[in-house]
Amino acid sequence: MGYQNNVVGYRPELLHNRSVIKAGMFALLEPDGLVKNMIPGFENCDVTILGSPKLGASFVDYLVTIHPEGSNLKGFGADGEEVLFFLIEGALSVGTGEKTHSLSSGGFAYCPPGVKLYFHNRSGQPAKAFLYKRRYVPLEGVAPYVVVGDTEAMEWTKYEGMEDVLIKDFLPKDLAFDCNFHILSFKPGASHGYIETHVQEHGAYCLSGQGMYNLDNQWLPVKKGDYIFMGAYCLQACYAVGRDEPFAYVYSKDCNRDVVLSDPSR
Ligand code: UGY
Ligand code: MN
Repeated sequence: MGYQNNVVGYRPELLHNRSVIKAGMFALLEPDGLVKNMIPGFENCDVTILGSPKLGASFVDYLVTIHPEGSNLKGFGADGEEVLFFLIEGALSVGTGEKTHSLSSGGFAYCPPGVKLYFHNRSGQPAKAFLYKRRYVPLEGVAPYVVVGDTEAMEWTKYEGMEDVLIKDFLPKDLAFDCNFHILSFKPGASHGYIETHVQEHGAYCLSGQGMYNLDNQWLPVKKGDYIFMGAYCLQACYAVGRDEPFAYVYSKDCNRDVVLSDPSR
């Protein structure tokens, strides 16, 4: 198995960890203590499962270090699943069905159900990626499609009209998609305008900086490398703290679908 940060043995500090798990509501995972998982199909990769249904999420998030010549050539994504691959660091090629694309840091590929995602790191350097999978919720008359892009080449948009909070959206505004992915970036001192309360879930990986995050009315310090799961109706908002870098995270959000009621006869 092994540990994601490759640190084992005695620490100079008392036993201490910032992670907080409130299954069904939220989870903050700091890197220390997270394990590497053996997942069939991922070769020469260190895979850590972050958010998952066991935490109450309708999706699974993964942090993957892809060593030189690391790959998934069997294809990520099973029947009925949509997947996202977001490259945090490094360079590699991804396959979306029949097509191959070169990604550098900030690049991403979204595959709808029926299109598997492949990757192979031939760069000679390690690469780091954030992966997502979820059961796609179909909508009559529309079909989602492959989207490949580069967030570093995208323009920032002001988030809710605020000068110091900026956002990038990965997928087009199209009812065919039942989720979207975003990078939200707060300059030091910036914050959400209000505490959000919504039915949608998020899985967020912190890309830079530091913040104070309100999760279900608990204020928690967070920083680059942390992962946050926010469940349905989890109160959520943050202030960016720190001096130099913006506090930024990549995150998923379900959208464009009504709530389905369970069948009382079952
Ligand atoms: O899109 C969102 O709901 C986003 N503003 N949530 C968040 O940053 N926690
Ligand atoms: Mn939100």
